[in-house]
Amino acid sequence: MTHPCCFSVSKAFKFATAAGQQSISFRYKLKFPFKCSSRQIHMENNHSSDSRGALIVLEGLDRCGKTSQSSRLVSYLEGLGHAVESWRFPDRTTNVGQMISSYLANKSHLDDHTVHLLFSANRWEKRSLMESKLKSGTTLIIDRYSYSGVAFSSAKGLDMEWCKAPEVGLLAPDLVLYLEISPEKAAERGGYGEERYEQLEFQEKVSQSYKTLSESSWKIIDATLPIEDVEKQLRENVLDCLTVCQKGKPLSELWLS
Ligand code: NYM
Ligand code: MG
Repeated sequence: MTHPCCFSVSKAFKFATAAGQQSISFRYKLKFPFKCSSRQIHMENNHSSDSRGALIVLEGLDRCGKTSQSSRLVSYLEGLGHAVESWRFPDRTTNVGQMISSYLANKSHLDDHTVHLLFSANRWEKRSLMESKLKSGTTLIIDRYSYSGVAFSSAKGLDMEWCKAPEVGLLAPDLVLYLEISPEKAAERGGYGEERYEQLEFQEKVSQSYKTLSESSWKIIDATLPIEDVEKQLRENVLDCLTVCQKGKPLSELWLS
C-alpha cells in the first residue's frame, strides 16, 4: 500500500523553450515524499539500480574560482578514465543564451522577472540532453545551476519562492560544491569585469541569498585556501559521489520546498 506521505503519478510533459524554438515531450513517473527539497523519479524504461553518471554543480559568487576549479576537476576525472563533460549555465550558445548574454553585457534591458525566466528556460532546454548523458554514464560538472538563478534574482528583491518555481522538475544535483568567499575577498581577485551583477554591494546580497538557499547536503569549501587545497577537497567529495551514482542512486528532481 502507498504510504500516505508518498504518491505516484504518471504524467506526460510537453514544454517549449521561451523562444519557442524547440519542443520536447517525454513521459515519466514521479514518486516523492511529501516534504523534501527534491523528489525521486523513476523513469519508464529505466531501472533505479542502473549505473549512471553524477550531476555535480559548483556554485559561488563571481570570482570565487568555480570556472578554473571545474576545468581542473574535469581533467582530473578524465585522467582517471571517467566519462565526464564540463557544462556551464548560462549556456550562451543557444538563442535563449544569447539573449541572456546580451543582457549581462548591458547591451539590452529586460525586466527582472523576464530575465529570471530566460535563465530558467536556458536550463530547461538542456534538461533532456542532461538526462540522457547521465543515463549513458557520463558525469557532468556544471558551473552554476538553479541556485545561481535563485540567488541572483532574489538578490534583486524578487520573492525567493517565486524564483524557485520555474526550476521545479529540473534534475537535482547529486552534489553541490559551494566555493565560499567573502564578497570583499572576491572583489580583490583581479577586479570584476564589465558584466551586470559584478559589483560588491550586489554580491553581498547574493551571498546572503546563497546562505538562505544552502542545504545540509551542500559541501562548503573555503575558496580562499590555496588553489591546490581547494582542488583536493573537491576531488575527495566528487569521487565519493561518483561511486554512489555508479551503484545506481536514482535521479531526482528539484524542488519541492
Ligand atoms: N546568473 C547565472 C544568474 O543571474 N542566473 C542564473 O541562473 C545563472 C546560471 O549570470 N554573474 C548570473 C551569475 C553571473 C552571470 O555567469 C554570468 P558566469 O558564470 O559569470 O558566466
Ligand atoms: Mg562571472
